[in-house]
Amino acid sequence: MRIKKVGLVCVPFGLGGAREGAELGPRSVMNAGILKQLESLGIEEITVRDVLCPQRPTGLPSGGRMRYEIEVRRMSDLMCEQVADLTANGYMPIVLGGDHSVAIGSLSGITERDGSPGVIWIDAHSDLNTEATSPSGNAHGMPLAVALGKAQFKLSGASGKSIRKEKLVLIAARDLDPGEKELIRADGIACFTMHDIDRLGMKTVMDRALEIAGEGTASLHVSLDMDSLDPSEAPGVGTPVPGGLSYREAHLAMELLAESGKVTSLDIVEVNPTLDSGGRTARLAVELCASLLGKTIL
Ligand code: 4U7
Ligand code: MN
Ligand code: MN
Ligand code: MN
Repeated sequence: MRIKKVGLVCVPFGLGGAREGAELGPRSVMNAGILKQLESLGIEEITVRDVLCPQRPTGLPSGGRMRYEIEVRRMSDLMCEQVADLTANGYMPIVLGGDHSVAIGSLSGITERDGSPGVIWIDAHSDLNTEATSPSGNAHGMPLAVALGKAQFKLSGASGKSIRKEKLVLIAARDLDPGEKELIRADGIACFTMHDIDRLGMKTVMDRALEIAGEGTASLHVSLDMDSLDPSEAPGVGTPVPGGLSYREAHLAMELLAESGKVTSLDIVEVNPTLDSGGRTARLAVELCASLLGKTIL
């Protein structure tokens, strides 16, 4: 499958994480040249959509056990519409976050159109906390619990369809909370930890991931949290965790996804330029996006 039409969805939202700055992510990835990169890959049509995200309210965060719940819902509703519309019009949505709570909107926008997408979640974390299990109350640790229908949080407009746990694969996990571990085990969610990547190698891991999430599904969503990479490669993220993917492992993962021809939508999230070193993480995000869209070395 050659990708011809891409819809870049810029989501400058940072209220889902603990540290300010993720809301500047889309701008930094644009500045790192993502448009030029897409053009040079021969994408014929590129449309850019800016999601008008709610600002940080003055005073205490809204919401109960999910911090800034009102703002997260507003942003998710807007995104859901944009992503559903792009998909309906034949564009591959590429969402530029923002913290990872933006994936609530991507996944609901996709499931609105297509009941059960496969999902490959590349992240140091599993983002499976519910309001009840979250140690922080931060929404960026909850998008998969929301998408699986396990959280209290609901969007206002969407029909509330969920992704299927059988079609979800976690890759690069190395920092899981007790409630998340329990859920992964109880629900049998496929999880390739850094330990598995060390032992099996990225090629085998991706082959298996594509078998699980990429077969028997009409669409395949990839959610790339830049903290999946080792902090030595991607320092500009809100929750860095040592022992992550190497530069080549991350590229190989993207290249194998491109070869599969199955990916229909992508998030690139958690780029925080205020914590970055000279735009390095944003540039790496652009490179990885290019690899996922078919850029090869030779
Ligand atoms: B990210 C955490 F407790 N699990 O829920 C939480 F360790 O989108 C971190 O993957 C979540 O970057 C990280 O707050 C969210 C914490
Ligand atoms: Mn994440
Ligand atoms: Mn993460
Ligand atoms: Mn953590």
